[in-house]
Amino acid sequence: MSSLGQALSRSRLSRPDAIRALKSPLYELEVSVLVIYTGGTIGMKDSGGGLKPEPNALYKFLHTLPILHDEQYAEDTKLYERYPEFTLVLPLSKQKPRVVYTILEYSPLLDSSNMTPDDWAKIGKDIEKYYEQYNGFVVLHGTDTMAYTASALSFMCENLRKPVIVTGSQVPIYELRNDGRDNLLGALLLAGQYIIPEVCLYFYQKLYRGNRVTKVDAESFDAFTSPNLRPLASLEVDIKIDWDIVLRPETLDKFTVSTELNSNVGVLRLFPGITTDTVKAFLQPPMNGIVLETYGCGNAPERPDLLDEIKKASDRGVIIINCTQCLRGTVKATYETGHKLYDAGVIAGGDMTPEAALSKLSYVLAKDLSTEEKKKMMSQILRGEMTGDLVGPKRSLSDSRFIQVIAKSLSSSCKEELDAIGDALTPSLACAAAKVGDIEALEAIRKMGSDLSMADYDGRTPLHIAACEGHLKVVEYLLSKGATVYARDRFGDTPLCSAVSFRHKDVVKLLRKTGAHFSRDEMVDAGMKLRSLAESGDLEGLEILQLAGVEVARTTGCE
Ligand code: ASN
Repeated sequence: MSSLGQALSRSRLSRPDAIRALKSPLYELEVSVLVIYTGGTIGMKDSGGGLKPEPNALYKFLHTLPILHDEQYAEDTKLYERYPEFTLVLPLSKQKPRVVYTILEYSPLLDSSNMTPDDWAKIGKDIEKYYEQYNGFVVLHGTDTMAYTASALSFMCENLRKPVIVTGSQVPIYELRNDGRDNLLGALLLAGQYIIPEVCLYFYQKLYRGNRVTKVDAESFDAFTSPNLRPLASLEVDIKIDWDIVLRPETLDKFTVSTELNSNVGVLRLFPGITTDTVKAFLQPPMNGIVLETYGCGNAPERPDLLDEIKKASDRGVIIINCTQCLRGTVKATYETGHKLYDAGVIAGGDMTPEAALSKLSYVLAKDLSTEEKKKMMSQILRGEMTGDLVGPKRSLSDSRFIQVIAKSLSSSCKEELDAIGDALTPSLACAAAKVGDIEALEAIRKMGSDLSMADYDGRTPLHIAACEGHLKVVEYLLSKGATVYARDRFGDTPLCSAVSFRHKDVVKLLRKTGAHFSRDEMVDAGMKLRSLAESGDLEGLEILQLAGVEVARTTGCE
């Protein structure tokens, strides 16, 4: 029984529950990941005419690989009865939950060179369809157009609060020496065990923001680079997540996928001697938006013929984004040659990769907005796809006098020690502030550069505490500052479980609105609980469970 069922069986539900100590069903430390398998070299075999994807082979093969499937555990815990078809389970890794994963194989499987925006939409729809059933998503994909798909998905997924990790390999997983096993294993661990609420690309031990990458090597295992943003995580001896740069949706809006994309977009790469006719032909209707790949920091030839064509197209409403042909660096108005483009109506694309700029255009142009609004959206940072203006160095907790005084009395002074003290103290301070409903204190902690999703020694986040206390305003504040609704404490409880346990209806409603939901096991427990609450006439308990998303008919078998 999950702690939710136990909590609801208590009367006023505000006492710590001793029965929790007994809570140890084998499978309670599981998280689940959906693997959307679209194709790519990872699952290819050579059938004589070159490598091509082999249907219905990956699941069977993974089933035989002890590093990617623990058959003993599956049998002991009746895994195949509890999860859908094509489910596998990773061996247990150090102190972290088990990752159970289900493979959703597309048909036909594609070489990613054959993928189109319709395929991106299909992946997006599946993430939306299965969003509540899994803790995270892995998209297995070919490497050739992986950077495009990862960029497109990053824009299509609005208010994403779970990890979506795109990966694949350079060598088929069926070969003795291959990179597919490591890439799949790393992506599964990250998607299951960490709440990194972004569309990412995982390759060769590095996790990148999906809209920052580009494929730079056709032969190396180290095929991708993120030229203008350091990796979000690296998997070496330890798994290190750079939480400072992980983005979180700072809104109460629920997750949705916008699958409308505009296909009348293109990339025009300038080269010395490009003719006016080429540029003119490229900009003709139905073209709605182009990524103009210019030189250096965004320069183009000062040719009136070219600039004139660009201006005419821009006046017709074609949106033109300036991105550099350089791998690294950003488009700036440093030179006169760049200025002239902006006079002609071109928008600066900062340090966006052409892949990100193109898919952003495709996403923005499909919106029901005026041309001016679309242009504005194109110059805004939507999903961390470009670097913003630097507004001075971020303050760090180690600058805080309070932390320094503590450090002094412990006689430590180096930056690492101060940071460690800060890391140890802030979650508890933030939880204490959440307990008494002190939003000002929470804001002060946040302004010191601290992450309000950080958990204390029991895995409790400020959102758990505010949910237990029923502090609606604090819950609202925390959600608007990116606190994750999916954090689980040491007892496996989410903030939603806490709000349900303590019967705070408004908090339950707000958390649900922001996308919180019960897991598979909690749903089963809640279904059983509904029945006993009905028998005992506990209408309030029934109402809370219904507000939490438990459907009477579905879970109890009643019609
Ligand atoms: N052609 C393959 C693809 O993109 C390349 C790969 O996956 N390594 O599907």
